[in-house]
Amino acid sequence: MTGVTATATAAAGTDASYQAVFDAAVAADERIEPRDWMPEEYRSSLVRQMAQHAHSEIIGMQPEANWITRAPSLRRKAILMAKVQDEAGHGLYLYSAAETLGTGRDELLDKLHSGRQKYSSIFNYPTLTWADVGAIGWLVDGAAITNQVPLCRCSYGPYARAMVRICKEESFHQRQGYELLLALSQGTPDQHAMAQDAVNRWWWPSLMMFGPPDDESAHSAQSMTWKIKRHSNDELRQRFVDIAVGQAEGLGLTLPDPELRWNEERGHHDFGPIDWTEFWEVLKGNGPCNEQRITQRRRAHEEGAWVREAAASYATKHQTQRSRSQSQSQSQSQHANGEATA
Ligand code: FAQ
Repeated sequence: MTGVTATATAAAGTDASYQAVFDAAVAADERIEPRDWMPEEYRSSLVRQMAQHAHSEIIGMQPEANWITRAPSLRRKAILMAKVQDEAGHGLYLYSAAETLGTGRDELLDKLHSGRQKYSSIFNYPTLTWADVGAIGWLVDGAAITNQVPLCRCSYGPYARAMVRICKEESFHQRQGYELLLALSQGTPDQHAMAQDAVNRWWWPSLMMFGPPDDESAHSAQSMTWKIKRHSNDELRQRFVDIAVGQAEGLGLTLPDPELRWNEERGHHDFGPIDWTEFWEVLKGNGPCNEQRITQRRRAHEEGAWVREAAASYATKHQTQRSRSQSQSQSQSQHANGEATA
């Protein structure tokens, strides 16, 4: 919050006056910062969304990492490794941002591992061919950017700032996916068919990434009032479809929807019905890869325990050394002052 509202916060005495200061800050498009007063529901809804987002980034490493050892060239392998590392970094920024709300990373990971928190439905689908890496970059990162660019203007400062860097990196990811698919699409007939097959399989799950339709979205209305979300699920889904149609033409590929066509009156593309039964089933844990993803995540966490312990001991050792040398230099300067006075 700015100086004016921060002063008002300090002067405020009751929950109602704190609430009024918070509401005014949100209405004025000011950022809410970690030390500002905020309603408990705002805090818990942010933790819910940010945790789900962070979990998606680290679980999202799995489908693509599956192809690192089988990338068709050194160049493709280097690009894919960098992309998968970026996703780990995004998880790190988001867990750190969630920590500013008073929720530790251990607690969030525990909730992920025990199934009490979600990650994006999209990562429960398998990557069957190399073209899937391209389809993920183009469609999944493309959908993620469409959803996440407005989050750079989210009312909670640490989340909004994390999203600025994430979106820049996602934009690079999206282009590499497009370029990969273009190379396949313009390659041999088999390569073209592989690219088309990947797009056919990833199109509908990508549309589901935006969440349920607006009339079934439990959190949208409140999140938009708080300016956590700036647009509804359906608005963003429509924006993505409108962008993807032209890009598919550029790729020389088709989108697997016979009902997809431009609607002059609406100024948007109409598209066919989404299979929401499939979406809710995936959320319940019944997607093609739910079990594999969470088992692999738990195993990675257990196998990484020694790294976390080593990093913690290293930090403690350096902290102790720093405090020791600080107190030594303090006593030396006291001693020197004493001699000078004498
Ligand atoms: N999957 O009331 P709403 C990426 C849940 S990152 C699973 O509409 P909300 C980068 C929702 O949590 C992809 N669950 O919820 C990458 C809620 O359940 P809850 C992740 C979903 O929060 C690329 C319930 O349904 N991006 O791809 C999904 O207002 C390549 C009711 O829904 C983000 O997380 C879903 N698709 O809107 C990485 C962006 N949709 O919590 C690697 C930030 C809904 O009550 C490789 N998040 N649910 O138990 C958001 O923008 C929002 O949270 C939405 C959902 C839009 C996802």
